[in-house]
Amino acid sequence: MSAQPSGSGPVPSLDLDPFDEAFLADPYPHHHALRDAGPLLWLERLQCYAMARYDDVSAALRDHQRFCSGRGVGLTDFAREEPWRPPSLLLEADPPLHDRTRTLMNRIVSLPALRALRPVWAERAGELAERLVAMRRFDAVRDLGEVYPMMVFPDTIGLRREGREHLLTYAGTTFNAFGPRNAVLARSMEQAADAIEWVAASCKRENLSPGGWGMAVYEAADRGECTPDEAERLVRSFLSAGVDTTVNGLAQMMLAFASFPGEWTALRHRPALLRRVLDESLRWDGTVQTFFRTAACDVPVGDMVIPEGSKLLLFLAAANRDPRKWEAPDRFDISRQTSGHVGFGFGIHQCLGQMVARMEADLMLEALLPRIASIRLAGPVERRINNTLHALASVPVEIEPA
Ligand code: OVM
Repeated sequence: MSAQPSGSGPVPSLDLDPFDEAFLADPYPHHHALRDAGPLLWLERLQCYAMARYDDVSAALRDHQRFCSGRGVGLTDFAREEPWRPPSLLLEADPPLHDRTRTLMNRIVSLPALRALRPVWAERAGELAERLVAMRRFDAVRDLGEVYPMMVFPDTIGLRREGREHLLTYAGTTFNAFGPRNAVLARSMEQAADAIEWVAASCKRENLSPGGWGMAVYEAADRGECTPDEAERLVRSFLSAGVDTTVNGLAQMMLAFASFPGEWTALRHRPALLRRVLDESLRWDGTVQTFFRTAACDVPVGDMVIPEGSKLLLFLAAANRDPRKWEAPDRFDISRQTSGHVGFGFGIHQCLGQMVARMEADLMLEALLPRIASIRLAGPVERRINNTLHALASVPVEIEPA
């Protein structure tokens, strides 16, 4: 059963399931044990390898040749089992295919494109901030996280209006599908049929409006940069990765301030720190907690070996709180140097939408900062259990207007 070859040093074996619901609800206490057990672990329950220390996780993310993505970045090995949907041409692809699709998408999600969107997105952020401040008490998930991205992102892609609520359901399922086939995934799949159908139809050219990023992918296909079938699947990446991530990223950022109220005061004194806030929030508690890779050959780690074809689970969120790398890692500290955090991943697959996420976060903060003197938690935080996302269902906050 153990895939460990003879002749290599023993890999510490752990009998814990990082996808059971107690672990998913509060992963951080378990991360200590994972990091302390060694640079490389064997997870008996999942029959896969794992890394949780910063140096090892970031090195594995950088090493896309030996730790490939083309066999899937979930537990399912696409070389042995059929994926639940055709693989992503970005996330679940290796060079040279990945580099071609990534270059195409980078040209669409470009700095000039973002600069053009900024005024409209800023106006929307201002409107929402105005409403939230008037409410005094609001839910940072339902009233902010789930609202702002939906005010700006679907229009940017050029999606039809009808059915946009399916986006969150679809993304939730996509992120659940990276884990094992557990009850969390089964529940999510059970209610996702309509969302899956809506997303498939929404990726078709005839359902995308001119001027949006979705249509821009088809225009790249017209120029021969990809096939029309590839265009459809690349649009699907926007819909898979662009919503649930920012919804939870924004809510988590508000939770960070509500948990460390002194940081809001610090930001009001030094608004120049604003541009670091989302990154520190993602370091402190990442939206995407884990991704897998597959060993493309036998890979030595110290005196141990990961055999070719093994799955390797990378605990991004554990790496981001590794005390070997970060000082006082459990503290949300907006004056901290966050460069090197792996909340957006690292290496060639590093988040394509990170500038979109930062712009959403920065504009929301710019709108809230002058209007709010302080933020505090006003009730219990509720999590939404997901195999990959540290997602939120409710973050009740009360603010004091400035
Ligand atoms: C994709 C995709 C889906 C989920 C997440 C993601 C974090 C990408 O379809 O390309 O990146």
